[in-house]
Amino acid sequence: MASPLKRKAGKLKASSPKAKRSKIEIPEYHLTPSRRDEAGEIIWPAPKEQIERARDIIKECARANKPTLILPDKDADGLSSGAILHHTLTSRGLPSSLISVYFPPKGTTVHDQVTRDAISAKSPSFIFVLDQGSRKSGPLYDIPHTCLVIDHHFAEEGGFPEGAEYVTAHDCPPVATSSLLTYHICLPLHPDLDEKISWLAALGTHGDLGSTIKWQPPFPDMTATFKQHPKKSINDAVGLVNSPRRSAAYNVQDAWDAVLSASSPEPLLKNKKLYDANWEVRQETERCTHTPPKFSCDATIAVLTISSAAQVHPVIATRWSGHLKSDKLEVVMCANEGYLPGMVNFSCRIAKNARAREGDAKVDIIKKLEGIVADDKELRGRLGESFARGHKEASGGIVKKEVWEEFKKAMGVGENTRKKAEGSPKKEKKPVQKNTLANYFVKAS
Ligand SMILES: [Mn+2]
Repeated sequence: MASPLKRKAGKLKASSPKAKRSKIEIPEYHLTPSRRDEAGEIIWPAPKEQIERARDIIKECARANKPTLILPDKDADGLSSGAILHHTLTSRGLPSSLISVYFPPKGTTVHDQVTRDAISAKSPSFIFVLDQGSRKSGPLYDIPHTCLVIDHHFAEEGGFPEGAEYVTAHDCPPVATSSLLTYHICLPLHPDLDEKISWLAALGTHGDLGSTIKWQPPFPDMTATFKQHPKKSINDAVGLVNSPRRSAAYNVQDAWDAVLSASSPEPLLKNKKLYDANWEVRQETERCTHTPPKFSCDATIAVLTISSAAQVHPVIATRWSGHLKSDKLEVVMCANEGYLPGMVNFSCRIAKNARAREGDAKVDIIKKLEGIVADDKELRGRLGESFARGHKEASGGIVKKEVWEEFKKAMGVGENTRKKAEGSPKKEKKPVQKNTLANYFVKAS
């Protein structure tokens, strides 16, 4: 799979002898072949020059004693990456009073005007953009400053804010997470850091790659870390840390405060705010998951319509994609009419039975969505830039409610004669606690 990283680690094991279908074996994540330099040495987790340059910028920032702004992504990987950098800067003497952190409000990204305004208000000399996905854009801030992007998402040529320097793991398989890359960069910068940041690298990495990732070369040896902090507590902490950004209130700051102040996973497991957000998201998932699917006129798309202020649509699309069984079905779509006022946020996943298709039959969700409106340029225009975003295996988007209704008509939803789905998703114990391949990709949908 040539996806831009976020995929679940580990192989698909045949769960029983009769499970012929699960013979497709995906190699262990850490065994993905690496790039090598001219001397034959593995290039990992990012090109050496980029790593060295990143270290120089971090050292320079700690020395400069100037206002510093960190923009970490809202999930376990982004927050861990941010906390690792924060600990590194303070260990090297930058007062924490000079460091601020900013999270774009619900439904917006670091590239939106609201973030630019927030940056200007803080007048930073140094800006760190962590795990945000890369996009070509103008400078994040018009006043001279130093900007470092640390990331692992796919970036098009020159796909970074103007004037920013960057270190990316994306082109050095097995692609490291942002937290692991940040850890690798920062670890040598202070002798006390190991204790403070190793468990954070594990937290973020399990957040993005799943808990089955093997910590084998080129991944660092984390035996000592897991001896001190059992995998179970790290994995439970991932679910909790990821909950505020999925809850209706979108209190990402709560998750950040918890992660930054914790010296181990333990305090996270006892944090009431995280626990409450986790509870809310689970309840919402359960409440919304029983919605009956409707099908497109050609029966290749199932649409589940829900209304929730919580970001449960990716989880629900993922659940149903594993349970709806029909040979024709290709895409399962969950449309959330209640996430942002006047908008529909939707997530799509490939139906389980269609996942093993190869060659021309392989399902590409973005192509599929674009194909529906290929002959209607006018409607495509109104669906906007946030339609069919993400990746071919897990796409989604945000569109205006009225336009969404037209799109549903274009799919022929409800014109099909089928009345009911063949199955309804079974209850899972912890539906919202993990990022997996299926719910990973779509950042803002
Ligand atoms: Mn990440």
